[in-house]
Amino acid sequence: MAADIKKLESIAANCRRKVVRMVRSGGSGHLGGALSCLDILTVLFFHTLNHQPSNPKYPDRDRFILSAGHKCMALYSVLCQAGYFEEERLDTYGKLGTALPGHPNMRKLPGIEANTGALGHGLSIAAGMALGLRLDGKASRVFTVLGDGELPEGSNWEAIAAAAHHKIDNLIAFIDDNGLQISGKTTEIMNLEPISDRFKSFGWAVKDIDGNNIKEIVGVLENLPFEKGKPSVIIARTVKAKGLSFAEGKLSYHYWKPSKEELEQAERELDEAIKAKAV
Ligand SMILES: Cc1ncc(C[n+]2csc(CCOP(=O)(O)OP(=O)(O)O)c2C)c(N)n1
Ligand SMILES: [Mg+2]
Repeated sequence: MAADIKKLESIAANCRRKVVRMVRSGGSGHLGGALSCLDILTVLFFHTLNHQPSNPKYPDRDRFILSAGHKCMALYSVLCQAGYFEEERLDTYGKLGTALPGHPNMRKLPGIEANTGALGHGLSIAAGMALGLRLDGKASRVFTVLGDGELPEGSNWEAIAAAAHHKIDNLIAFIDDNGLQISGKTTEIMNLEPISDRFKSFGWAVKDIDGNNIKEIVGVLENLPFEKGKPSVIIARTVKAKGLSFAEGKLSYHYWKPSKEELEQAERELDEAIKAKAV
């Protein structure tokens, strides 16, 4: 499918604004990781995935699992933008009884395929789902996004080994490599560099991209799997809190509890970005 890059950039700008709308509702949220992976989720939901927002359980759909569940505002924003639920629901984010809690819940919101938030489980779930779909004779693929700070969880490495062993080539993982986790630089807390070589040595096919460049994300997803018989992983170099000038690349915006002034500044800035990216 030919991609309209400008259109996708415009959608991403609208989705970033929705993230801040949710922060206004809940009073706080995991801003940094939501904004770093948002361009990836935009391309997946508006270009790559075979899915039907009006029929979320469509059996032949591709699946998406947000392993790093704390980035859920990114997922809620693209699901909303795609029509899985109405915009007003964004204003319930973080409130008692909401379908949009601080980590995604598949029993509450259409489009969520798995409950995540305890880091280190999404890849195992995605690999099992992909294998199951293959055994059922389906052409569906399973996509997942992990954080770079999530990667040291030991369960990931069991899944990485098993996915290669079972040749699960309908599994595609992104590492949202923003270089930071909750309390510092990922390389200082648990250095797994070079991540690409580790995946290769386990038997995965690997590509490296700029994960905030829509054109590059589209390009890397054009031909899947990267190699027949191997799971695919994309090491996506991203910027934490991408799109908000005062927050980009700063650890203190991992979890954001904005002042009134800062929230208004963010809203103004993202409203401007929507206008600048309009097509
Ligand atoms: C098992 C587990 N341990 C700890 C946490 C707390 N936690 C939430 S976010 C986070 C950092 C994750 O870093 P990364 O995956 O790089 O995400 P990002 O930088 O995008 O926020 C941690 C440790 C958790 N959610 N689950
Ligand atoms: Mg990170």
